[in-house]
Amino acid sequence: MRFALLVVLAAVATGSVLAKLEKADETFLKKQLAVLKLTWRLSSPIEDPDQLAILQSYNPLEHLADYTNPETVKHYFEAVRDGRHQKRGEIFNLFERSHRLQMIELFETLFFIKEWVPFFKTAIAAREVSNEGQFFYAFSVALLHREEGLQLPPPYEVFPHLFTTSDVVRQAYRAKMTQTPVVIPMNFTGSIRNPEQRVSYFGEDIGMNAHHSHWHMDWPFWWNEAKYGVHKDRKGELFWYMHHQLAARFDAERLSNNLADVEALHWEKPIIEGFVPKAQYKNGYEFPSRPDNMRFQDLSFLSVNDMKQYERRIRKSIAAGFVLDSHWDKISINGTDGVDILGSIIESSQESLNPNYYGSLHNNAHIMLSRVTDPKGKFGIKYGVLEHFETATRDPAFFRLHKYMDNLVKEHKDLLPPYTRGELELPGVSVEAVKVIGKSKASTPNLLVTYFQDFYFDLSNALDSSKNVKDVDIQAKVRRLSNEPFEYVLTVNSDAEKSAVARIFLAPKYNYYGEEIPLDELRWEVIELDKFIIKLKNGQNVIRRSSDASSVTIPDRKGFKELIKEVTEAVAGNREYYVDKKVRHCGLPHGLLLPKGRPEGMKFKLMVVLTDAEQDFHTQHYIESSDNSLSYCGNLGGINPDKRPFGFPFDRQIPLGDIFRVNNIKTTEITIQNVPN
Ligand code: CUO
Repeated sequence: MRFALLVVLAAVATGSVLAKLEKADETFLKKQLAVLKLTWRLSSPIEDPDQLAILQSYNPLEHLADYTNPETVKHYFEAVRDGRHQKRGEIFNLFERSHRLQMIELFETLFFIKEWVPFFKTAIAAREVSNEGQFFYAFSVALLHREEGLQLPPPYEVFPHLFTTSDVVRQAYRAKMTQTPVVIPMNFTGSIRNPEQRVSYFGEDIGMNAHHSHWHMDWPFWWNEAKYGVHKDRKGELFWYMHHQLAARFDAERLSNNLADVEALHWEKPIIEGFVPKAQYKNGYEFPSRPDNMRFQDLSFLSVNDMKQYERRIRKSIAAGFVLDSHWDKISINGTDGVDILGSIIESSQESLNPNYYGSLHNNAHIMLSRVTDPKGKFGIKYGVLEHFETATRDPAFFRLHKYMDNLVKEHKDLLPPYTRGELELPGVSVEAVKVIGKSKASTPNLLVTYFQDFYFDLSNALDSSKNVKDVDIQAKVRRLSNEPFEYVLTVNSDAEKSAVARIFLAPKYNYYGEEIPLDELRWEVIELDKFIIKLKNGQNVIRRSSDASSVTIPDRKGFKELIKEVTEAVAGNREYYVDKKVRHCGLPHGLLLPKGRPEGMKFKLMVVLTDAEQDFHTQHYIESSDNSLSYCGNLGGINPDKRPFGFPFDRQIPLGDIFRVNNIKTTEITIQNVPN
């Protein structure tokens, strides 16, 4: 009862959450508990007695007639049984074609099972025999696409090796062997002598890496729409936009730390910054290091020249305003959906047009960068951090790689006509004032505060277990960026009742040299903070919106052990458990909503753009929930409610800033200050 009350109070405090929370029923709770138990300590055999009993009584190969795709199921389980697929303990790499094809077999095995019971029995059978990386990825993608509201444990507690450094894992082993509970401080890689170290808190943030890995589970490049019957709306465009935003975010962090914007990769130029991940795979192999100033190398199956050719073809098509499909027919990219076509080609995904011609620029760039220190496999060095979505952003070169992709899209966007005043205006509506106010009592209007705070995560799953060595509490402690919650206060006049879409953006006011950034440059640096629908009445409206409700962020996930405890108690009837079924795993953590800013304060421009909701939004596809991260993570399995191009109205050139002087767009100067905690 006390818990229920707390939930309600929390919901009231954060605004719109209340209506979305529902009490989980017994069926839901049992499923949730089963998922958590199944994904606990994936490198060890199943321990749970109920799941062991299922494992012993159910062999998918003896039930082939029950599956809609028996061929796939048969092939998968026979290949695993006969040792033809990846073995347990090996490194699963989605970028490696054979690994991916094996994973897809397992994904399809699970995804096409309609009922929960056979789905879960099959998952148990697979979990025991499959490569654990392959299993977790396939199972997660299947679950996210079939079961609404069930939560997966945070990825940094499933495979801690991918989120922490070797010294931490070593200390964790020591703690377990000596049966001593411990909290292990985790430092970012590198040293104070490396200027890149100043922004490592961003690329190495565990929530950031969790977001990125989940984005790629929600929007897999190998997704086959026709076969799976689930449309991935504007996937190519979202691929560009989410990564574009990460690049803009990274630059804002750099500026906050007196570093110049990150430069794009170039196939002919050295990769200036090296990277030493100081991390190890669970099977003992090191993640490779890269010294400064390495040059790209030909791999045995892909040359630097191939990459240049693919880039040349893409850029030629951008300049021409059309791409060529596999029949050599021209497909225009001059419309607003051009970026979707282009994004798919660059990424490249299952939906890419003419992959033989345009190649797989982005995916192969990840591989080229990841393998640069042992391009021919001469030393048997394993995959670099760039080949796992869980680890990729740790390497500063990730942002250089994505800036390179981003510049291609910019070339395209810059060829589209700038928005006209008519396209920007919302007649009858004017934003009179915009303010941001921190939620603490002492806060000054338009001054937002960031700080670093300790965050703890559990390392149990990094370690093996045995009946004779009991679990002890072993946690990592890491400093993470966070911000004081705040509110936007918009004063809006309207000449009629109407619905509007509010889009809120932030951009640094000054560049690295201290010059004010002109609007036409600023537009490519803007960070989206929020997007939501507002209802205007005739006359003056004062709209307050909480930063917690942001459409780009999600709350930090509950810890694995905490989830298991809460759900176990709820299953036993000892507590109530509330769930928001629209919860997303994808989304930047709340703590990263704002760039760090500077200790002395850093000036930013906050831009609020209101447009007509009836014209701009498919309101029937709009899900309002503070756990939803629509702006970066799209609508999973549905239509994206926003009809405008992502990033509108900053996605196109702004040769004349006057065009933006319309009543429904308002810019306010704010300061972000990083304070000690
Ligand atoms: Cu997310 Cu390159 O696509 O890392």
